[in-house]
Amino acid sequence: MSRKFFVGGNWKMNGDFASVDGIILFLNQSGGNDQVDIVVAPPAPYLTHVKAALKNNIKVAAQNAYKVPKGAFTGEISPAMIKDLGLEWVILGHSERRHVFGESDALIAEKTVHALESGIKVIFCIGEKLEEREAGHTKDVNFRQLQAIVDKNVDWTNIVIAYEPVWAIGTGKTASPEQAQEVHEWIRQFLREKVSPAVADSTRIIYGGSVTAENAADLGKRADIDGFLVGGASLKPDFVKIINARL
Ligand code: G2H
Repeated sequence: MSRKFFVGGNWKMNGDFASVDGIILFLNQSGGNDQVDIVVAPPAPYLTHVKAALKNNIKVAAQNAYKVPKGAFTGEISPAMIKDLGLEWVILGHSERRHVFGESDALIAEKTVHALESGIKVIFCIGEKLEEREAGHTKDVNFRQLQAIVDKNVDWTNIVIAYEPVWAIGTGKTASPEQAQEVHEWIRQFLREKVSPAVADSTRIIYGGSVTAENAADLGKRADIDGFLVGGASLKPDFVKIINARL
């Protein structure tokens, strides 16, 4: 089955108006690519500015959202607010949320359910740490993180899974195409067994972790790699080469 290639740009906590406008400029000049879903995730203060300035075929995501629509949760934003801004996507479960801010599988699952129920699509991130890989626990860790949302009977239509091995994030150490494909294949098989063959065939599984213009084409050729979630390289004009990696 053919799955539309998906390339996300996760700007993390980077940027100011000047640099954000520079990114908007090269993205708009690129014109997008009809064969690729393109979604960029600026820091929350720039969401409306980026949404207003970007061409309509490039979508905008929030980098996080809480599990309820509103209330006394200082510092948080909700899926209802993301929707109110006219946006469609949120990143949840990113390794920095899991490991810097201590978010648990259970919390991320609750946030995912709430975002989906609020009409927001989710880029759901999973991935093992270096010590977990070296101890032979790669499969267990990724399956455990996925099981947390399988248990909630989520609607998979609006989920993209991002496999981001923690040891490859921002380190310059990309998983080799073989390492990434191996885990993506396990994830698809997991979906086939735990959810359904249809969900396994249709769900995009994208790779993240030091993706660059140089390694994107090779990674993007693998059967189960349906795109990328790009951090550092999404801040630079080379991001356009990554979007077009499969052309
Ligand atoms: C992984 C990735 C984007 P980078 O966090 O989600 O970042 O490409 O900088 O490793």
